[in-house]
Amino acid sequence: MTVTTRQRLRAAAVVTFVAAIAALLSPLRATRQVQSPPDSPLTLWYRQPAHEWVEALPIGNGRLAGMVFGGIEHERIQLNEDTLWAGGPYDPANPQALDALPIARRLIFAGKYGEAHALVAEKMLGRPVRQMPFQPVGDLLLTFPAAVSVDGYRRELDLDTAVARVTYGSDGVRFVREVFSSPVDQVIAVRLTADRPGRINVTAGMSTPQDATIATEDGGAIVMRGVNAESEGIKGALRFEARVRVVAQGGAVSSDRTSIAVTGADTVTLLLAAATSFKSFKDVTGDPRAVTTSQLAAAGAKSFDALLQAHVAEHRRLFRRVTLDLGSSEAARQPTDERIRDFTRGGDPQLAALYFQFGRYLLISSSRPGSQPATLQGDWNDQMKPPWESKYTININTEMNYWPAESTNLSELVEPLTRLVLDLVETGARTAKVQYGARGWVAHHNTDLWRASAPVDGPASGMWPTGGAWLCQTLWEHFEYTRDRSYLARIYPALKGASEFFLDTLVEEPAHKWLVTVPSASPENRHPFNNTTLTAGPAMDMQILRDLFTNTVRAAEILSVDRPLRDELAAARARLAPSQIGKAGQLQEWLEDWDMEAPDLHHRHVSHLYALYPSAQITVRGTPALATAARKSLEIRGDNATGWGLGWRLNLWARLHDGDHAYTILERLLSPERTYPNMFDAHPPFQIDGNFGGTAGIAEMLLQSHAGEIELLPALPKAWPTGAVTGLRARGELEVALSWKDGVLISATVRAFAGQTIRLRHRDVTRTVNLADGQTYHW
Ligand code: FUC
Repeated sequence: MTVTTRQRLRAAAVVTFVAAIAALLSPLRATRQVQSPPDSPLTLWYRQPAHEWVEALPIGNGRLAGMVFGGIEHERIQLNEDTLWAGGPYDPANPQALDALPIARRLIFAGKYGEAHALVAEKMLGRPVRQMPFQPVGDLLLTFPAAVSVDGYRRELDLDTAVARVTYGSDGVRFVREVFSSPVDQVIAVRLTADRPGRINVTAGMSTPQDATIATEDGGAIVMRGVNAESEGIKGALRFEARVRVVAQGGAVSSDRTSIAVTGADTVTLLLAAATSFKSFKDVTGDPRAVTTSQLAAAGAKSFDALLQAHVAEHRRLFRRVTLDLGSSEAARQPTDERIRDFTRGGDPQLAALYFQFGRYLLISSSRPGSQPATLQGDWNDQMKPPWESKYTININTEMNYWPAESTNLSELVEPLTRLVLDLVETGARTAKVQYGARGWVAHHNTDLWRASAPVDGPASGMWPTGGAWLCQTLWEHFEYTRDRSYLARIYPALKGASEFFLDTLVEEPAHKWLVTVPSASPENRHPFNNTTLTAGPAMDMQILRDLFTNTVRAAEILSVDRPLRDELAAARARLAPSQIGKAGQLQEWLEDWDMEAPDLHHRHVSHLYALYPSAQITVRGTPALATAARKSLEIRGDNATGWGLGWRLNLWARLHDGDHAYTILERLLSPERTYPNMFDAHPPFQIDGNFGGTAGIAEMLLQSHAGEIELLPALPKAWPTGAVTGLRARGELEVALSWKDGVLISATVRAFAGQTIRLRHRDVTRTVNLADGQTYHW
């Protein structure tokens, strides 16, 4: 069929007409004057408001977070405060577990996995059997007059300033809305401006799914006051308050019972503070009213510009430590949602750099000294019953959250996780004693605000005692990068206590007399028998314990303590079940060579590859046979996985020095199936670990420092022929900048903050260099 020019013109005219009508009917969608991209390339931007939560833009100061929707007539800023979780202090340890423990072990060694599973379900899980959810505060809602027409709408998040902004024109006036959450002043600040005086009309209110009241106070503030929710029979023990102040320049302010209205103003500023009575996992006697009123009084005494300036300066102190240039193209001018849609077509390397910096932005915004650690959703959750309670899953997810912290120069953001582990030393000691009759402390596959440490959810995922030990490795990495002895002294009780727990609970397995964990599992992956995961001595446990014992011994040496313990740990370490290569040439996931018979060959977890990444027990040059086996296992698992599953695979391929394979994984991660329009990672559903795994993986492609040498461009893909990076960190207080062209290293500078001898490598060339304090070496 041929189409005539006239038919085509007529069709085009109809389309234009329909678009014009749609524009008139729906000011929300109309963008008569198309917006150009923002000036800063480190900006996420869109031509339309967010229709769904995963399109809204995240802001946060580590503790107080918001999701900004950017609607024209209705702005919604969905709010979180990182201590507003359900429940109160509780102890889930189950006393029945102790007597069941030897029976479970016997059943597992006898191959009666189904019976062991039933016994664990009945006697060994925590009470309650689920942990507490992280929950939202509610919403700050702004209502604006109906807009007859709208042009030049743009919604954006500038990663370099950590400010979300909405701009549009309506009835000849240009409006600007700016929102940020200040780490300095501990408030969310919103400013509404227009390019003509007296044109701002807005009504501010709040809403919440919590058990709370909302009322105006003294005409100038809206106050939400409530108590947190009960969950799983654990009563809510927290009180919370959110308080908003509205200040107008020009115009008139009035209030009713629950909202504040401003008419005819030149500028309107809103300041929001929120707090709960949470002081620690065992103390909920805080005074949220005192906190919010004093925060608002202090912030209110400053001008918006002063608040903004302090906020931007503090954000940039961290954010600007690293720059990454992978090249740019015309594609970088497109809105972010369109770029994600098109990324796999190629030709948009800057999107990978934006994704990398977005991960750093998210860590800065959700984990700062003094805050809670980043949850499964960072600090952003709009649901009372979020997926997996939006808590801390410590069989991969929480650790992955912190993978980029050291390498991308955000070392101090590990502080909240350090405190969480030190809390677990306390709560986990009770679980160790009650459920295992053991010294030290233990945490299983999950924890929450209250630092619960018993096995939960069900035997298949919950009966895994190695979560705390893995967390210790994250803290150890902080020491590796900073060489901070006082930090080592601070975390030593965690390392020691975790080690003691395993000294008391490792069991000799009958066949080889190796020491193994039991009951345990290779996280969440069912082996071939009885539809369960329960087993003895899965490879991952052995690898984690090798790291734990090694690190504890080294720490004790550095701190000159616990001589006998060091010997005991070295002896136990030598008796742990070794890494084994199975009949498919793979790295064995279990003590027996079951891998190829397991029901899900493509399982999302790649637990037995912990030794390759994040650990460095397996390296391409140091242990080539095991590295080949790990590669085989990775190939068998395949490239398809959840968001975080891809994040892990990306780092593993980088460690195998296969930059092009790593890049194909990044393409999967940065596709609409695994990245929402607002760049949040899609498990699916939203889970932030994939963002952090992705950021760490990009760093790992450019620089590695785990094998006793600093390797430059170890996994550079063909897709990034030319680029530059500054500010990456290597283990041992080192900072590295690199540039490359046409796939060839052009320059590298390595700065040592403390004097030392380092070994540098680029491909087959190595150099050993002595550096004094503060000295920089140029490659
Ligand atoms: C682990 C994973 C799931 C999910 C959950 C939060 O249990 O196996 O995929 O990420 O954590």
